[in-house]
Amino acid sequence: MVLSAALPGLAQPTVQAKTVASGLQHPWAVAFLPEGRFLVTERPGRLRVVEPDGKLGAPVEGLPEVAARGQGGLLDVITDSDFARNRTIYFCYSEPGKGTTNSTALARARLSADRQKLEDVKVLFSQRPKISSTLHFGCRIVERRMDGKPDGTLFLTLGDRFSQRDQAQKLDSHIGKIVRVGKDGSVPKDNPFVGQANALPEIWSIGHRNSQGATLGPDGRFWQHEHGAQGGDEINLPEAGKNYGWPLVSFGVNYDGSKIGDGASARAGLEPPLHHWTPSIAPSGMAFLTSDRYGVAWKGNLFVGSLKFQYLNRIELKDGKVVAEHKLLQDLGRLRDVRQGPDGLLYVLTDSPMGKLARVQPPG
Ligand SMILES: [Ca+2]
Repeated sequence: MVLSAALPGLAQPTVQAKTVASGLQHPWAVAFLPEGRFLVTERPGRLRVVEPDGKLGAPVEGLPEVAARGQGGLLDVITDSDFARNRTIYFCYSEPGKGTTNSTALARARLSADRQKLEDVKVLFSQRPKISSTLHFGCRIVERRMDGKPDGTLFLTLGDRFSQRDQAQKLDSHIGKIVRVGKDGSVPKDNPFVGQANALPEIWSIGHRNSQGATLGPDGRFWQHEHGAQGGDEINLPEAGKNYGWPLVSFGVNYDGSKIGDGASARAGLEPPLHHWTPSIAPSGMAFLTSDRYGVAWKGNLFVGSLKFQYLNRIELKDGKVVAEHKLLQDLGRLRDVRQGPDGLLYVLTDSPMGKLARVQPPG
């Protein structure tokens, strides 16, 4: 385990991953069911229940059609905070349109009592416009809470589709945005652009590139990270109506080395990131550890997977700023997701044709 910028004198617990389940094809997200079961998406368009002993269930029936090409497919899944009573889940995916077009969509369903199928599937939101692209779907879902209680709405991150970056600044497009919608598909009346001419009312914040990790912080605020191009991956805390700058400013450059915008990394009126990774780590998955399971040093840390450099990033924060980062699990592969389970332990998914669900074992 390589430690970067470790705090001097503080013992660093050694952790290893223990495989829970293998043979998952490009797993993208893991959610937690009662009695130690897991719900895992596979990008080609399958949702599976994983038993506590790692046995994979048959694909859950009843998913809508998924455009599984390139980075697209069945992507995020979360359970409703009241799942024990309502058996409701939310998931997002690349939704096919006319011809080769597609866009990110968010749906709700009830998992049947026998966990074999989805019932009452309802598409809550479809990103507009649909375009022909297999890239940058974004697609992380977060259930919002206010004063510690679910407020009946969901955040959804939406990518810039790679070829449509300029639309990230346009209010009449969902491309390159974070949106907030009701669990019933309604538009919350207090969304920032409701009632504004030529603005889509679902929009929460603008100027995002491709966000594959999002969560609520222990502070109740909404946190996300997003991929830059070459450099300039970011952590942001998007607030209502604010502009996070893509593609006007970035700490990175284009893949051909040319400037993004006029080459500036900051401009008045554009929100700077809390943190940026240059060179890019290609972040995916994001979770705060709120449990005591790994000792006091880790409690409150932020965990992010790196696809590119294949590690789990443990991030120490102090006064709302990143003060240290540590590379964990460097022998596992591309990390697609990280979440804290109901048992207080961290779980990760590896992105591969034979991907794994693994538990981060506490030290000792
Ligand atoms: Ca930005």
